[in-house]
Amino acid sequence: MIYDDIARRLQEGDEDQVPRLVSQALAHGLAPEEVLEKGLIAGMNAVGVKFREREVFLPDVLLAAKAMHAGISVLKPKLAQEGLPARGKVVIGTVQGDLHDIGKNLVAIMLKGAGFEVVDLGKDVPPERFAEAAEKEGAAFVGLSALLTTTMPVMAKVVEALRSRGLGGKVKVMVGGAPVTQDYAREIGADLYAFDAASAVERAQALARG
Ligand code: B1M
Repeated sequence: MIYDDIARRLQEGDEDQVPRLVSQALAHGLAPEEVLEKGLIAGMNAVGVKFREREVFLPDVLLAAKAMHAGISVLKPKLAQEGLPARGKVVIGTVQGDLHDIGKNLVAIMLKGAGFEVVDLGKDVPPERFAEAAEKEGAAFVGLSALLTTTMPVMAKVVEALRSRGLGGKVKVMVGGAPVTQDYAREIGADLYAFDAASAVERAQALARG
């Protein structure tokens, strides 16, 4: 099955074969969301398990991440269709101390696809920078991503930074990333939690509808 081939090549860090197979899957009429979930994300999850169990090491993870980027760039135009009505502005980024940006990039692509205007601050973003950008851009909400248990507490600092600018309650905060939970979101005073990119879009749309 082509999904297994994509996942396997991604684990091998094959930057040529992954985008080729993704194109092939799309040419066969497979849904881009399924190619993402069952091919690319499944492969990356397997890399995560092997990394934890010390079957693969950091350079292997980096190669897999490069292959993932190559695959996502083929999917990107399909996930983010143009021409939808504008739904408001979102400032998004990965919090300070955290360099994981693949999930955050996917959330940004899907939000754009759903008609949101996305200001992507990138990775390793300090709390004050989120608050500054939210104010300057007139953002409807700020999206925070964290993949490390050690960087999750930075999310609480962003909530604080927004409050000290008088933006608390006005600019909503959405949090996500593998270690983040609904309970954690509640604990730090974030308004929304999303498990994955698709639910991030659903929650943002519900928020935009009011
Ligand atoms: Co790192 N890493 N990593 N890593 N890495 C994890 C996160 C880890 C779980 C691996 C493991 O041990 N099994 C572990 C964290 C352990 C912990 O904190 N409990 C870990 C570690 C330890 C580290 C280093 C410390 C390793 C070291 O140096 N010894 C180091 C830290 C660097 C730093 O950030 N300061 C490190 C480095 C790296 C690389 C740079 C090599 C690379 C990142 C490359 C990049 O992002 N450009 C990397 C990778 C690739 C991973 C794993 C294997 C995969 C992450 C990923 O991209 N997943 C990861 C293991 C894992 O998560 N399975 C791991 C695919 C992506 C689509 O999923 O990011 O979860 P994800 O995003 C999802 C959802 O979470 C959600 O939607 C996305 C799409 O569905 N989501 C949101 C994400 N953000 C959201 C925001 C939202 C809503 C939903 O609202 C705004």
